[in-house]
Amino acid sequence: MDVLRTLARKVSNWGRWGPDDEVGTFNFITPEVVRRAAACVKRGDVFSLGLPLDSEGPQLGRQGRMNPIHLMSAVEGRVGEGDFRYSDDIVVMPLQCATQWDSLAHVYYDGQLYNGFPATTITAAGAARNAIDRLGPGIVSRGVLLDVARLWGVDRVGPGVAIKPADLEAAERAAGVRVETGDVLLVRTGHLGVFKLDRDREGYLRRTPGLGMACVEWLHARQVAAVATDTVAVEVIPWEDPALPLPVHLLCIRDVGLTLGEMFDLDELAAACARDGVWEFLFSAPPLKVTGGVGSPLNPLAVR
Ligand code: UVW
Repeated sequence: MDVLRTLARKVSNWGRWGPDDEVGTFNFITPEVVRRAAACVKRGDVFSLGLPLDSEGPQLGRQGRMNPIHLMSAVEGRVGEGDFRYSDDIVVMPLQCATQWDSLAHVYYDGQLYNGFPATTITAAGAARNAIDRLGPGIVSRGVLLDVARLWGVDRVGPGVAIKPADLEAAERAAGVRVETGDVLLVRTGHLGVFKLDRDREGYLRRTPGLGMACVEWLHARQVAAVATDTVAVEVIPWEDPALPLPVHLLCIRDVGLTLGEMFDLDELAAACARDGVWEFLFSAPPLKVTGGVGSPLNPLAVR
C-alpha cells in the first residue's frame, strides 16, 4: 500500500475543483472542448459501443453480478374496450454487469472517497457523495481511440499483459492523434472481440489485458476526462503486484477523480477508424440518473 499512497500523492486532484466537487476530471470538459468534439463529425456515421442487455452477457453471477434479466410485464395488454393493445417490460440487472461507467463512489481506501469524502457516506441507501447522478447532463466530449491490438498486429493483447504509457504513445503515433485535456480515451485490446466469438466467460473475466499502474500518471498528466476499454476492469488482471489489488481503480477513481468505463465494444468503431485513418470523434455516454448509484449502464455513441 505504500507504493499506492506515494503515487496517490503525485496524482491527487483532491481540492483542485473545490471542496464540494463530485465529478473530478469531467471538469476538464469545457464548452471549448465540446465545440472541438462536435467539429470531429465529418461523415455522419454513428457507432454504438454498448453490449446488448440480455442473458448472453459476460457475467457468471459472481459478486452478485448476473447478466440482465428481461421480463415482459404486459403482452397484449388492453386499454379500454377497443383494439388498442400495449406491451411493457422490466429489466433486472446489476448496474455493473455490462457496458458501464464506474462512478467516483465505486472504490476507495483508507476510509475516504474521491475529494476526501468519508466512505461512511455510502450506505445501503446508496452513495450520498460522488454518485453517478452527479454527472447531470452526462458526458459529451472528443473521443480518441487507441487500438493497441491493431498496433501490435494481434487479435487480442494477451490476457495478463499490462499496457504501458509507451504503448499508448506508440498507438498515438500510429493513429496520428494526441490525447489532450478533456478527451475521453478509449483503449482497444481486442479482448471483448474474442469473447464475442468464443463466449468463454471465464476467459473474459478471469485474465484480461489492460492498463498497468504506470498509466495512471500518464492519464493524470494528459488530463483525460475519462478512460474506457473493452475489458471488464480497464486494468490488467492479474494485477502487476498480487499484494496490491485493483491499483488503477483505486488511484484513478479515488485519487485522480477519473471515471472508468468498462466493457465498451470498440471493434466496429476501430475498423471504421482504421479504414480512413481518423481516430477522433464526437463521443457521448450519458449515465442513467440513478440517484445514489455507484455506476450506470450505458450505450455510448461515437459519431464520426
Ligand atoms: C470491481 O471489481 C471492484 O470493479 P469493476 O467492476 O469496476 O472492475
